[in-house]
Formats: sequence, structure tokens, C-alpha cells
Amino acid sequence: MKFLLPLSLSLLSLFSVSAQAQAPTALVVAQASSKGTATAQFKTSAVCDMCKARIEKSLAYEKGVQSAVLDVPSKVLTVTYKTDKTTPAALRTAVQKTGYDADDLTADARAYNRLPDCCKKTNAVH
Ligand SMILES: [Cu+2]
Repeated sequence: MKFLLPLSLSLLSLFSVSAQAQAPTALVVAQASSKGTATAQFKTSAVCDMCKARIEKSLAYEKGVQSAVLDVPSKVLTVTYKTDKTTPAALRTAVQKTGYDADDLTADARAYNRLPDCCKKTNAVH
């Protein structure tokens, strides 16, 4: 059993050396992907945390979307996306198809009618 400790220690140091060696590569990848990235904000008709979850999930499945975060009190959706994969117009359409207004565009009627009563835009934020 005695020789196992030095062995595992040397394995550990080997691992940390290779992790350090890989760090610069990861950095380059992160820079490359942030280069073609933009952020857009849309005013939605979301009124609660269920709306938030629904919109964020729906947008996460959209092509080119890196992150989507909705602030319920302000109803503002912030989307980070790849500029070569999608456009603000396409993202607004995705919000409409989820059943919510996006800026001055009205929610898709079918999707809106499927929303639970608590998520209808006639409700105040709750
Ligand atoms: Cu809701």
C-alpha cells in the first residue's frame, strides 16, 4: 500500500500539467466564438416564472442561440446569439411562436391560446 501514494501523487501532477497545457487552446476557442456573437433585447408579454421558463426553453432550441434570459419584472428577454446563424428578426419570430409578443409584434394566436390562463397577457406581472 505504501507505494500507491507517491504513484497517485505523480499521476495528479501529470494531470495538472496536461490541464495547463490545454488552457491556451480553450482560451482561443472562447475568443473565436465570442467574435461572431451579439446580444439583442426584446420586450415580451411574459407575466410570470412559467412564462420565463417557457420562453427561455423555446429560445434555447432556436438555431444560433447561446443564451436566453428573461427578466420577469421588466418582461425583457436578453438573447446572446451567433450572428452567422440567426437574426434578431428570427428570434422575435421564435418568441411569437412561443405565444408571446416580441417588441411591436403580436404573439402567434394559436400558441397564445394554448398558454395557461395565468400566462395570458391580460394579467399583471405576478
Ligand atoms: Cu406565465
